[in-house]
Amino acid sequence: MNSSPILHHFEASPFAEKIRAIFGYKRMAWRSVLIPMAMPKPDVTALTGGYRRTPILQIGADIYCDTALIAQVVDRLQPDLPLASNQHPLAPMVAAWADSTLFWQSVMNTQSPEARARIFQGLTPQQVQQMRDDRAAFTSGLKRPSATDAGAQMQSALRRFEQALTDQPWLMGQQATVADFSVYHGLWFITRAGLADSLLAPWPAVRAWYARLAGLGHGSRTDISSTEAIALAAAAGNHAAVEVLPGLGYAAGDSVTVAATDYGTEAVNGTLVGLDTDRMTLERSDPRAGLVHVHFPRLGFELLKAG
Ligand SMILES: N[C@@H](CCC(=O)N[C@@H](CS)C(=O)NCC(=O)O)C(=O)O
Repeated sequence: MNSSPILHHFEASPFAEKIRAIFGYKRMAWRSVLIPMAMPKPDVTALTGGYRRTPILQIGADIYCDTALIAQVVDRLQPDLPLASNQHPLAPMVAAWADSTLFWQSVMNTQSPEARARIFQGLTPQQVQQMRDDRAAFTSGLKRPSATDAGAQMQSALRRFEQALTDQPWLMGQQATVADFSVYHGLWFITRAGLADSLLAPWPAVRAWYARLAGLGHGSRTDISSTEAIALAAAAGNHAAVEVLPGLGYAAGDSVTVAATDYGTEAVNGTLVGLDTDRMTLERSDPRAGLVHVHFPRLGFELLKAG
């Protein structure tokens, strides 16, 4: 039986590229479900219960949301070339900064008509309009930097990366960590917009590091359909072990909602089955996917008792 993880993603997604590159680094086999770039996404929300961001990772009837958590799960599945190590305890915090701050700097550096045209290459004018409308609603609660501010902020970040990479191969030191992949996907977006040559020109160590990451490939990918993935969830019959730790204000069996706090804030309702200071897990039942466990990181998400 094929037990490789299933990534639900689309090719142009930078956050998905973060996970695809980790699969490449770890030389992993994985299954790919291509999902729509914009709502509606009925086959995604059948699995998640409402969360619609890209990517999600499926292992049987366990659904992992957000790449901070997905990276940890992939690291546990394939512990060779570990991304988490006791030597670099702060790497996930640098990664969180890159995912929430550097990423939007990258997006705001690609607002010129030429850059936008490259990003939307291959889409019909109708699809471009659909994407614009979808993303306007998706990010309506988010305050992003202006293009001018983002340009300056990005130069400042690149200068620090150059300094770090001048005498070490990876951002945190001698080993790759999740921070490398979180910084990488923002620059991947810039590259797709055709702006890497000009933006990275002054930074040779960053260019060499980026080329190494881009050259990792994506591991070994097999495409399956979303219908197949949903059927696999329904047939799984068991879930990863989780528990609700005491002292965190909740009990197993509580009826709760979880939602992202920054953008794409659609809430997921369910029964709490797992909770610690890093993660939370909701159980929910779906007519097609069956009894699924939906896992979230605590950072960036709000847990509430259902009213
Ligand atoms: N913090 C999230 C961010 C994910 C994110 O913003 N993904 C973008 C695509 S790169 C998205 O969801 N766009 C809207 C969509 O795909 O529906 C993560 O790390 O997974």
